[in-house]
Amino acid sequence: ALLLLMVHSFKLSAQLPVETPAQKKARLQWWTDARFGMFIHWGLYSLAARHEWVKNYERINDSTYQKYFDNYNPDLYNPEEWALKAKQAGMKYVVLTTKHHEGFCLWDSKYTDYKVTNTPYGKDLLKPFVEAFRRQGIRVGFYYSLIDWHHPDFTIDRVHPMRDNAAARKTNATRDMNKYRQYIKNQLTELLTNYGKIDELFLDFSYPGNDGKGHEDWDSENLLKLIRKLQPQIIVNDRLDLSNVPGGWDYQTPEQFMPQEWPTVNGVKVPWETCQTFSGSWGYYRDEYSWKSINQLVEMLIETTSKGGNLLLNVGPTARGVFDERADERLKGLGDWMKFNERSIYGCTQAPDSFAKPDNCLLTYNPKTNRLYIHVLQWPFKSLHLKGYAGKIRYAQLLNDASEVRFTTNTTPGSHTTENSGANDVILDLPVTKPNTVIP
Ligand code: FHN
Repeated sequence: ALLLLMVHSFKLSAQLPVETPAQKKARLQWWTDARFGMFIHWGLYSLAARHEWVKNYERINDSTYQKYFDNYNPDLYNPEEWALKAKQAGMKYVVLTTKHHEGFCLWDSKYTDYKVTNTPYGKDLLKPFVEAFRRQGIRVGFYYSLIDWHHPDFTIDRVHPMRDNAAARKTNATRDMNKYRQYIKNQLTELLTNYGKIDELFLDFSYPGNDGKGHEDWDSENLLKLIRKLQPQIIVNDRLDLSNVPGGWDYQTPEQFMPQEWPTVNGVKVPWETCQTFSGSWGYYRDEYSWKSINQLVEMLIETTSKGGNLLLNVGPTARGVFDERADERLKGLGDWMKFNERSIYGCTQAPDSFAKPDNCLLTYNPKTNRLYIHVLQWPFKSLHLKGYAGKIRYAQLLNDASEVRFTTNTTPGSHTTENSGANDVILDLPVTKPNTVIP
């Protein structure tokens, strides 16, 4: 079995183009510098306003779900407005669901009738979307669901069988998964050919290590070869189940949780992007009340950067095509914080180990400017004690007004020390009142 696995793995890796670590680093440079993007989940489920999995959770069959198709008409859709809000929030790239599990396509695909151009809205949504975001200098990514609860040839998915789809189970034997695999290739060819340069592709989903067979479902290695042929610079996530194949993925996708440490593979830190929601639901969910505070969201962005990762923060527009006012409020709050603090996020990463993280603080570091950013999450009454920092920092200032922060070290002639500072510590004399930012 091991030999078989090795041969299989060699076969896959022999087919996929593999680049050097330096080449991959260069290809991902804009992305790792960007740190912060907007995820957008938008589809027929937005009319139900009860979660993007509403069809599955409520066991809605196709004929009942058809009412959302027949009434899809986002008359207030204005992607320029969306792009301006993303820009104001400090987001550098965007990823839009072109097709979610429901199978509904936001573009005029030649390969299905289950698309926006056949709804009352009647127009392609993607072209104005990519143009509006590019006008704001925001790079564009697509999300594409590998599972499809509507397509007649999709086998009942192994991870989340459609509970209500008894009819499908009966006809399961007649479903031709090879036809569905070709459907995926055809649609991704449309998406990666007709809308200019696409910077990120979020495929969904075979979780790495699910049952290890996801790549068979999707013919993943040939699909990825096609993707890289159409868009050689594109950054692809890890959900084709090619985790053990060199070149099989570009970044890891911890979802709705914060890794304790920078994720590694075989001891090597890898690129990663955590995708997160404002409220727990990806699609617009009107009656959900567990919305994260602005402080929580800002700390999430800082913590992600402090561990060398990216934050892809989701908005679920309503069926009329606008952002929920609760989302608007949080995007504005993030933007207010980013106005003073963006330089501690963009181009930053995990601080060198030589800087110990003080209690109630997070550290980010810009290797190009050699600047360390100390995010003080609980403002101390008077001073901040930095153990072992002596000789490592020359000047300190508050980010919100660039005012100098006086510091003393034992090695500075004439410096005074506090009762518990060590020979190599630095004491930052902080203003008693925290700066007027969203968080210290
Ligand atoms: O089932 C989807 C879910 O609806 C959402 O799209 C997330 C976003 O990463 N992906 C899947 C769950 O992992």
